[in-house]
Amino acid sequence: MKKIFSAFLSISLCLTGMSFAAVDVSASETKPVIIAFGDSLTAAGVWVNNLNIKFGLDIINKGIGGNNTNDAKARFNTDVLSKNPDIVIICFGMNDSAKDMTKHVEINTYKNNLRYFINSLKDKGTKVILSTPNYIDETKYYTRHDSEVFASAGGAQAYIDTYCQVIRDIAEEQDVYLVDVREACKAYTDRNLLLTDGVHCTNLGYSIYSNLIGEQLTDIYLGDINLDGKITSTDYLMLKRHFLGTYVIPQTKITFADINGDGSIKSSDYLMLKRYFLGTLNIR
Ligand SMILES: [Ca+2]
Ligand SMILES: [Ca+2]
Repeated sequence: MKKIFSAFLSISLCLTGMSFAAVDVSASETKPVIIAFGDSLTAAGVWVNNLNIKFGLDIINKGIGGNNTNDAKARFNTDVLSKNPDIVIICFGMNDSAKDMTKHVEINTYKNNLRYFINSLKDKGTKVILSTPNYIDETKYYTRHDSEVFASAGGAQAYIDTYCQVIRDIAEEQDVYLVDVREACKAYTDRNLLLTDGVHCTNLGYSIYSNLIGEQLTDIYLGDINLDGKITSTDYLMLKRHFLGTYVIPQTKITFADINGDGSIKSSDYLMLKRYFLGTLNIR
C-alpha cells in the first residue's frame, strides 16, 4: 500500500508539474539483464531466441550441455551473479537425474544447490524463474542409458519426475516463479512431436518453454512498459501517449501495456493504469 501511495504521489506531482509535456518517454526504454541458466536444453538456444524476438530482449544464454547443478554451482558467480541480473531463469535436472551416469547428483544435494542459487539471487534482489525440464521418451532414452538402474524407481520417467517435484516444492518454499514445462507436455499425446532424441526438443517442444516463460515475463513486467523494474509515471505517460497517438509503444512491448490482456491497447488499459496510480486497482 505504501508503494502504491508513493506512486500516486509521484504521478500527482508529475501531473501538476510544468515539465509534463517535456518528458521524453522513449529515452526511458531499457533492456533488463536476464540470464538463462541451464544445461543443453537451454544451450540449444531455441526458447531463448524465441523470447528475445518476441519481447525485443537480449537474454544471455548461459546454458552448457551436460551440466548438472554441481557444474552450475562452480560457474554460478562468473556466469550469473557477476552480471547483476534482474531475472534469472533456472532449468536444471535432466543431467542431475541421470542415475546411471557420473553426472548424477543425489536428490538432496540437487535440492540444496537450487536453494543456494535462489538464496544468492534473492540477496541481490534478483527475480528467479524455475523451470521443470520437458518429458522424455523412455525408449529412446534407454538407447543411451541403462534401464536397469532406473527399474527400482519405476523407470527413468518416474525418476526424473521426483526431481521435477523438487523444483515445484522449492518454488513454493522459496516463493519464486515456477514454469512447469513438464506438466504442460502432458497435453501432447504424441510426444514425438516434442522430442528429437528422446530428451532434446523439436522447435515445438522448445516453444512450450518460451510460451510459458513469456507468460511469466508478462506477469512480471505488466504495466512496466519501459522494463526498468518499476511502474512509474513514465510508464503511465507511455501508455497515455500511445492511446493519444503521440507516441508508439514498440510492438515487442505491447503485451506489457495490455493491462487487461485482451490483445489490444484501448482506453480501458490506460484507465486501469490510472486507477493503479490512484490506489484503487491492483493490476498484478
Ligand atoms: Ca517502468
Ligand atoms: Ca487491452
